[in-house]
Amino acid sequence: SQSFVESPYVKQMAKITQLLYRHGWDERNGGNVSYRLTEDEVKPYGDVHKVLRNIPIDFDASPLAGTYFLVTGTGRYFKNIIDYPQRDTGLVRITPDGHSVDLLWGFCDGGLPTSEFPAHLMTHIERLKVDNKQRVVMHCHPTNLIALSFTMPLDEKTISRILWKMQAESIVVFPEGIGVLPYMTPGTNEIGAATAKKMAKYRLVLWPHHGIFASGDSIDEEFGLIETVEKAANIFTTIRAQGGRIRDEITDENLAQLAKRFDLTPTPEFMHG
Ligand code: 2HA
Ligand code: ZN
Repeated sequence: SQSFVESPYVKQMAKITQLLYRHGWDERNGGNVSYRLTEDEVKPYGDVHKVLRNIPIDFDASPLAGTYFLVTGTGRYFKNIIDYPQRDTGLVRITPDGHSVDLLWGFCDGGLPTSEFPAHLMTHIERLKVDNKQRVVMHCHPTNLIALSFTMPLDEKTISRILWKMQAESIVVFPEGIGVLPYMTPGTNEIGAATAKKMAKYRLVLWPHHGIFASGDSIDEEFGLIETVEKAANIFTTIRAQGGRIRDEITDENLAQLAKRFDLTPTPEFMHG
């Protein structure tokens, strides 16, 4: 039978982490991705049926018991995953009691899942309640978006409207807007719980002075969400570098026309200043 390293899941993971790195959004060990897989998807591979190690997690992931995740490793560099997928990513299955995971493949030098694994799993749990096709959680450090979190008020309406008005495509791609947390310590259950709570309404959550968390049905969709947000933030930066004076803009009426044309249901209170 085929080896899991040859699976489309590992290949997609290696390709996307390399792309994220090349964008400059994942310096050093920045960023993490988790990809939910089904038993049917994992079954055909011969080398994923033995438990290699059991790894404790310190919160209750029992709503995901039996679920498989391909996940990036803590401390691992996105730039290297393409060359060392079996070292820098791992396939885990949540145990029945939800307090540990069984490692089935990968992390071959003793590695562990990302430090943001609690935030990932809590996000999967929350998103699966509103979208049974939920698959991927992606975290990275997009430069212009992070910069914007230093200069703009950290409220969801303000940030969502800035991003919506920087290009016509934004509201089409994320009509619900973007969730915004206060600054919080990374790698904690607290930031995980706060992120997951926002995910009930949003697929994108800004972590001020740090990065973004995104959820969705595929690697492509996730990456597309993040690219679109960062492109908008990049235009914002560029406008300010050109002197900051806006002579013409996407108006509230233009936003309403976009919503009509693309049959969107944007968050209503973000549609007017
Ligand atoms: O994985 O980006 O937020 C390293 C990080 C933590
Ligand atoms: Zn981070």
